[in-house]
Amino acid sequence: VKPANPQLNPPPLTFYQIGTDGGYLSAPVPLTRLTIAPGERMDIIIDFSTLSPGDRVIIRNSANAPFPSGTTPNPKTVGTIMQFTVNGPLSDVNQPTTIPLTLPSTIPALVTNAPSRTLTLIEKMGMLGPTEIFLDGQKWVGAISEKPQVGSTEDWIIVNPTADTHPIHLHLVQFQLISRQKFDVNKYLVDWYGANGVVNPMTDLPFTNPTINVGAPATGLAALAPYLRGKPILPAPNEMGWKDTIQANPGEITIIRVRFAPLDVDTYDPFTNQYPFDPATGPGYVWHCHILDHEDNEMMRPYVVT
Ligand SMILES: [Cu+2]
Repeated sequence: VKPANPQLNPPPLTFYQIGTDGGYLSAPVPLTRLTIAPGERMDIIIDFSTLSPGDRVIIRNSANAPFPSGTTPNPKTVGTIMQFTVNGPLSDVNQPTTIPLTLPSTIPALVTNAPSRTLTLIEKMGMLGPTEIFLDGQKWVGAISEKPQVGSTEDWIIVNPTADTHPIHLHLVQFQLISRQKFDVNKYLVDWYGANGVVNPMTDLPFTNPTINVGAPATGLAALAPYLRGKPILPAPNEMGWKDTIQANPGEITIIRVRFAPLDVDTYDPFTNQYPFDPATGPGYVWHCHILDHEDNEMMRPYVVT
């Protein structure tokens, strides 16, 4: 907030996030800043009634690009997004808005009923930096490897050994964030490359065979136990809702729980098609990073529902 009467350090204005990609949160979350990635949606309420005529509210972008370790945004260009100038009181509204304590959301606790999938985000490095980014080491045209059953609920364990946050987006479905956890990137990459016969990552990517996970015969999170560091980081209050795009941060393993059923079913019926259409027919769906230059550089894969 820039008050009409300038002061040295104007205070940030508290606003309220009420919705995520897939619907309402269970309660408004007060915030003074948020981290939003390409593809994500956040519904927010800004209460201007506490301000005075002439006050200015400026939305700033402080996110380095690439995120999180890239260049600081130029405040004269991409660093400044929008300004509101507060006027006098509204003359044509007689019902002041109040922030409700709770919201009419239906966010069930999801329980898995199918094996998890471990999926590694990997960059192919060239002399001047990354040239392509692959989902699980595979190209778009590679054989389809994600074939969830309609009505199933799966954990997707997204391993991000790259330097950037990738907003991972699934079509057809909404999901919930379970946790994020740091892992030993170097140790994981040595073992994952080894399992997949990679000698030189600059030339031996993408894979031409199906991707092999580390830690066999262990599967899922158990196979990743030797690499996990610290404790799982639980979702922030403003991520505790239905999502279809999730920030997979560098050096973290992000677990999402995906239900291959519509959001608005009264009762979830496992392994039953509850869509008003048959998602097993047609060309199928995709999952991808939502950064444009990534998804256009191989960071997108088809998936089918069976
Ligand atoms: Cu990306």
